[in-house]
Amino acid sequence: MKTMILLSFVVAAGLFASPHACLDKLCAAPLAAKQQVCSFDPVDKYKAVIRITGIDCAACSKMIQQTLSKTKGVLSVDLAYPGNQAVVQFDRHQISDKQIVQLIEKLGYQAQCIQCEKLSSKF
Ligand SMILES: [Cu+2]
Repeated sequence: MKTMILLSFVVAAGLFASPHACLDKLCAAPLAAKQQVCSFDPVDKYKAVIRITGIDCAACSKMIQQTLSKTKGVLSVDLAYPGNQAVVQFDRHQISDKQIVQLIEKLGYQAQCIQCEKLSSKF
């Protein structure tokens, strides 16, 4: 019984998830089958270069890096100290460069996206 409740919860959660989640259920299916179900890329990979003002020690840098890394949709964060530019790769289905900038600003730094480009998709 417990399993049934858990199972229906998982199914319901799947139904309410974003339309992009539909491919997750088919991850073991062949590529052709996936493309029949969904016309969009499962990962819409982008790279943003974000200039950050206010990093004055290695701890700042590390905190920003860790916070971004833990954020849903962020695929990788490259931010070394000393340095004021973060290179962030992200899935545009889940997060935007604007949202990443806002997140850094929420941490108490000034941030500006100076470059944003689409990278080739997973397939
Ligand atoms: Cu600091």
